[in-house]
Parts: sequence; structure tokens; C-alpha cells
Amino acid sequence: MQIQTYKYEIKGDERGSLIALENNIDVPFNIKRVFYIYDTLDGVVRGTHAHFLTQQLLVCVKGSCKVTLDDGKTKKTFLLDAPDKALLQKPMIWGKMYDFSDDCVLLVLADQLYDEEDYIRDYDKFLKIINEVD
Ligand code: T46
Repeated sequence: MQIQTYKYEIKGDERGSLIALENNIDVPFNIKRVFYIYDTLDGVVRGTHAHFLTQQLLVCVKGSCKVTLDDGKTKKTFLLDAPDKALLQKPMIWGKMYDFSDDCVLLVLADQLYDEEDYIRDYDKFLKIINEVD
């Protein structure tokens, strides 16, 4: 499984830090949607789905969480623990997010508008589709 991670330049000065993400430059797609998840309760696992079309870039702008990406054959786990680190979740990759710190704010940039039809929320269905494609 080929995974893309990003490390962004921090354009800070004595007043504080700033990171800028530009369409198709720092983010490898046209951004159509932005959402963020926060106040995730202890022990909760989020995500646990794949998308048919959507790709999304995950940035933990505050706190930390772990992300496991799974292509149906291989699983890789990443720690997002700094606002200058990002992880790309491509279409047809199962993703789960967990071990959220209390202060975690996970920012997600996506290249599609929200559409529940784009979600595969059943892992067996995901494996079946992956194996049909192979
Ligand atoms: C992901 C993780 C990190 C919307 O109305 N619009 C949206 O853009 C999204 C993402 C969700 N919703 C609604 C759908 C559900 O009623 O918000 C509710 C919670 O969504 P979901 O159960 O998908 O939440 P998570 O935290 O399990 O997953 C979300 C994203 O869906 C997912 O792509 O990577 O955050």
C-alpha cells in the first residue's frame, strides 16, 4: 500500500505559528469540503469506513490521534500529533481513527461534497469490492 504523508512549513514568527494549505499545492486535490472532529470521548473509534471516490487529507491541528489505513491486504498505523503533519486517505482505503487525546481537533479536507452513498461502512462489503477489482 502506497501512503502519502506530508510535512508542512511552519511560517511562524515571534507572535506564534501559521501553516497555510493551498489547493492543489499543499493539498493534492481541489478542496470541496472541510470538516473537523473534536471532543471525541475516551476509547471511541471514529471512521471505520472507506469511500468509493472521496480522498481526504487528515491533519491533527490540536492534540493527537492514531489513524490506521487498510487496503484490504495491509494495514499501516500513523500517529498524527502535530499540526504540520498530514496523512492522505485515498479512495477505497479503509480508515479508522482512535486514541484521541482529550484536546484533539482532527481537521479533514476532502475532494468531494458529503454523500452517504460514497461510504462503505461494512468491512466485509469493502473486502468483497476490493477482491472483485483485483
Ligand atoms: C472521517 C472521519 C475522520 C455530514 O453531515 N457531513 C460531513 O461532511 C460528514 C463527514 C459527516 N456528516 C454527518 C453524517 C453523520 O450523521 O455527521 C455525522 C457523523 O459522521 P460519521 O459517522 O461519518 O463520523 P466519523 O467521525 O465516524 O467519520 C468522519 C468522516 O465521515 C470520515 O470520512 O474520515 O470523520
